[in-house]
Amino acid sequence: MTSKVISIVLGGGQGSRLSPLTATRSKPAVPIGGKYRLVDIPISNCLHSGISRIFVLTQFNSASLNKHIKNTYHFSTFSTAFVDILAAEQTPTSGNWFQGTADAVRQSLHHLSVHEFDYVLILSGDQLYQMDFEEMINQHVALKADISIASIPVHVNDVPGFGILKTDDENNITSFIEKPKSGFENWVSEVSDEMKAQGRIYLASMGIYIFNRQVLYDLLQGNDATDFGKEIIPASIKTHKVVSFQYEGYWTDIGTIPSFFEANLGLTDDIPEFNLFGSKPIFTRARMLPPSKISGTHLEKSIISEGCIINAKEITHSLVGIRTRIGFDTTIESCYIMGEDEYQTLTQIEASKANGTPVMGIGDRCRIKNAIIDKNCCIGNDVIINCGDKLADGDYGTYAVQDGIVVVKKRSVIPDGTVI
Ligand code: ADQ
Ligand code: ADP
Repeated sequence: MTSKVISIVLGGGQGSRLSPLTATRSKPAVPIGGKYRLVDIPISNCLHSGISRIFVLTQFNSASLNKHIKNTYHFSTFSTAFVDILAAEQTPTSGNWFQGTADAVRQSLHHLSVHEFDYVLILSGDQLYQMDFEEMINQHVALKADISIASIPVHVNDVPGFGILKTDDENNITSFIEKPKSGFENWVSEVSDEMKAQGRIYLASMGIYIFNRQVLYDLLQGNDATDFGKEIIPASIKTHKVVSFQYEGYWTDIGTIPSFFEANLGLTDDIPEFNLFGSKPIFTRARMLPPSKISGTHLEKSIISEGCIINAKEITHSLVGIRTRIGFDTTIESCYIMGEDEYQTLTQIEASKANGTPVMGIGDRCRIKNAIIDKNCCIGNDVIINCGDKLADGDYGTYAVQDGIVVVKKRSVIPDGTVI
């Protein structure tokens, strides 16, 4: 059945929830897990589910996303598989950016039309989960649904952040409100004992939809609805057979700095909820990097990616991305260091040292805590980041602070002795 599916990954709107990580790259290209990109998560889930025709819709088509897709997802000449990026083609001032999720899909329909398919699977680009879409498609077909929505039990405190739904005994969705503040209190759903024990008794939309081909065209054409959650879905439950596909595995939104930070550091848990070590790997670009070289470092609950050169004193509860270089006597605690795009040569390093500018990576005797260090930063010696009182939220030029997390921006140079 999955051969009849085309998948669309919603790669992000004009929103700046992941700013400043999205200042110079599109959201699907944001690095995650030390060596992956956000877009690798939905694409890997699709490929493991047998869905290999994938469009990624993005608000701007950064060269970096193109390069990543081109270098990663290679298919046989004899297969119909592809991963194609579709970017909003106009400028912000012309008003023709994707106006929302439904508008993004509407503007992309003409690219789909040339393919043969019966179903469209619509996915968000900012979620961390491993899900077999084949099960969802089988249920969709078995129940003769027009639309299926993947749903997950959530706690009452989380209800305002999601589309909340209510089903009948046959999984048909009978009510749906997008991000309700009230009016949902009686919508308690049938969930497992495990979910009940966690107080997760309301069913939230995961923003993962299957549409029958013609239903999608009918719902999007001839109107100017911009959003699935706010407009298309609430309206369609009155006119179509819309069913819920209930899922109770690990799934989390990584669309904000705090949730992105937490999900990344969560990978360092003894048994992480998101398993990188399973039989269904997350695909990403194969970079042929050397193994990491580590000396004199006490490592605790940390993940070190390939190609690193580390002499730090201590790294705790942290995720260290590809090609990261960390100097002597430095301590790192609860950080996500994204890594570097290339190595500096020894000559470049000597030249930097001679003129007193920091080299790429993290210098000697630094103390860094609760921070995301974006790619290609040059952090000098004796730099202290976030080791004092809680910092106020804001944008401070080379870095920004959100919910107590310091985000050092891509390619920032932080001079020797700086205290943040
Ligand atoms: P949200 O995630 O808040 O809620 P939305 O902001 O519409 O909804 O984003 C959905 C996905 O589409 C995200 O991955 C986002 O980056 C992307 N996106 C948004 N605008 C886009 C645009 N113009 N072009 C391309 N991509 C765009 C949705 C549902 C809720 C559901 C939650 C689950 O509306 O009902 O509960 O997802 O997370
Ligand atoms: P990011 O991971 O931050 O999205 P990119 O994917 O853009 O970054 O970087 C990956 C590759 O592209 C690296 O080889 C890097 O050197 C190169 N690159 C990125 N930005 C630039 C730039 N402005 N000028 C030259 N090369 C760049």
